[in-house]
Amino acid sequence: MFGEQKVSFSGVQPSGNLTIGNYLGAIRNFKEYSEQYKTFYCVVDEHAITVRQVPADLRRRTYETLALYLACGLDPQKNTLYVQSMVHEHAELGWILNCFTMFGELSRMTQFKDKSARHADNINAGLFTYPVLMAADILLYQTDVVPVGIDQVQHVELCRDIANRFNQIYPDTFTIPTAMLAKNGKKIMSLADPEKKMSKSDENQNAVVYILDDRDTIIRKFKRAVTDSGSEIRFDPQKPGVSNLITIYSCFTGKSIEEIEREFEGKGYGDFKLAVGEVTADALADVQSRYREFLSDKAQLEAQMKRGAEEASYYARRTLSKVQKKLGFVQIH
Ligand code: AQP
Repeated sequence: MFGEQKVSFSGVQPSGNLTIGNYLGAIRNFKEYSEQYKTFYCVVDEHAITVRQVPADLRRRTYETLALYLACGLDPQKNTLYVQSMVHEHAELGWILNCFTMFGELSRMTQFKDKSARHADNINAGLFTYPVLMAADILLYQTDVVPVGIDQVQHVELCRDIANRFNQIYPDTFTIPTAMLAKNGKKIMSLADPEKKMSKSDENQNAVVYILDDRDTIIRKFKRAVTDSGSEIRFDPQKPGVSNLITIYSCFTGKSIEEIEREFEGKGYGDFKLAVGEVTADALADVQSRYREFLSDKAQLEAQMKRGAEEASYYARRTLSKVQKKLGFVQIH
């Protein structure tokens, strides 16, 4: 909370092409806070380097992610849209918070366990302390709410613990944030393995629908999606493949699960998968065309990056300076 105004903060890593999981679980929900909250939405490039990135790809995806924020309807007049590495306070507060985070806490993070298993040749300290930098991202803006997918809830919980610990020693420093999950779409699963989250870094291209996939590709991927035994279109934990498709259909049409089950009663998986592909492609078409427009104007995107970083820095500086003062760092103005 800054003054009287509540704050919403979230970020997306430019670590790959964004998926409909990133869209439905996070980005699509950012906008609803724009009217009543002070909102900060960040492209978290510093998080992305916890896994090796090709520099040219990281740079390109940083522009692309910002263009997608704009294409998803985030108005830069109402939202502070910026790139994390352009606001140095994130890394500085990250270091300070490292000294208030316990080794045991970080060892329990499931994303660290998953990612270190997937990148066994590069289990770097940054991968381990990633949630501390995320806590700094959030706490710098005195954030009240963090719209995220379910996979990030554990990190927001840790952020709360770090903030409470810091506040106990140095009272009234940080606002305690709350994770906000999408009502529908908080965890979109892989099309190839519905027990696994859909992830932008999945090597199996058929497991993932990207926001920018063309219509034919989207429909083809849904046609190939793994479904379960039987033929009924029914939402059921025993049928994770079909249930995931029902969730996606519901997210893009706004229909309830019961309505969808009724709509497809007596129909087969083939018809249903085609319908999911079509509604997804229809819903993404607008975002895609706006995205192409925003991406084509690089100068405009750079101007936004600069403006966004200046706006964010103003707030970040205030919190960092407060923290430094409380810690006893010498400040000479
Ligand atoms: N499958 C998903 N369903 C719902 N929400 C999701 N999110 C990610 N995947 C799903 C949410 O998207 C936001 C941005 O994610 P991120 O870029 O911070 O990284 P992540 O959570 O690690 O997402 P990925 O796609 O799995 O990236 P990689 O493969 O690079 O690790 C977050 O709010 C996240 O919850």
